[in-house]
Amino acid sequence: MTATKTFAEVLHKGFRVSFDADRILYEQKTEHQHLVLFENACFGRVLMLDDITQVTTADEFVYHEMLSHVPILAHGNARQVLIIGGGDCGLAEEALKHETVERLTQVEIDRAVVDFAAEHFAEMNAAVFEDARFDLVIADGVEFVAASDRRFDVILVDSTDPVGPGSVLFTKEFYAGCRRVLRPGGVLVTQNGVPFMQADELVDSVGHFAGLFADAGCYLATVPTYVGGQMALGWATDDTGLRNVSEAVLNERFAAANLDTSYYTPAVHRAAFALPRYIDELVEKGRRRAA
Ligand code: AG3
Repeated sequence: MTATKTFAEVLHKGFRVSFDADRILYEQKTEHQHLVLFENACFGRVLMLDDITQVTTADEFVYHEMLSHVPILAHGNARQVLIIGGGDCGLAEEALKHETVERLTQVEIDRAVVDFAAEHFAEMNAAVFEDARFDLVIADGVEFVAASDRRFDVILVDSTDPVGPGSVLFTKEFYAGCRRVLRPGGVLVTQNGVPFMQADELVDSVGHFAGLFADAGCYLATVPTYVGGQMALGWATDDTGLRNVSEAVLNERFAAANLDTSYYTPAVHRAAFALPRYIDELVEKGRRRAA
């Protein structure tokens, strides 16, 4: 009998999740990271980078919808959107569903991931490569936000976790760069880990946000493959009303945008800002740190 090959996610101390790979579709050591793609009975196609789950065809909708529609619909007039990271282009696809977006610039460091995803994740990103509004820049996100002349209404940071190459996307310098390229009234949203497992990551990011923006916090989404509880999506803006757009207004914007979603609804959007007490305390701890 041949043993099923398994891939374990090694991210959290003392806890690992392993996937059975029914078929290994691809394995490559790129210039920046180790990439593996396999098929799993529960999650469909699974992409791991450096032994950490990045995206699966079965649950990508949760993360991509919540990372894009919440800030774009809260803002209400997002014309220039910036994505940092997001090499699989699933987030770009979701953001480009908003016809009000005039240009979507994506700054990704690893071209190999984009090429790979175009080939293997067409069902979640094919539309992107045919969209004239999509502007792909292969560059370092930290350098881009430090130097660009462009300005954006919404910035979405679709990073890996703060281990290895992704860790620079959790620094105060990077967030200050994001602030530099945000238009007044703009909003920055970040992948901020699973607070139950990665508490420090949330405290640190919120601490940095609070030193730079009038509103610093997070909202939540439950992503099955990012195990250990809800995932925090960092929220930083000078417009303190943005986190509290009424359901009536969101309903109007959502209807006008004509989105076909599987997780996002205006009611979920509002509820996502309600934090369980242990997460609220982490946010408060971050805010106090900046005070
Ligand atoms: N970026 C978020 C990865 C978070 C991984 N963390 C984890 N497995 N707990 C995913 C890229 C999707 N476009």
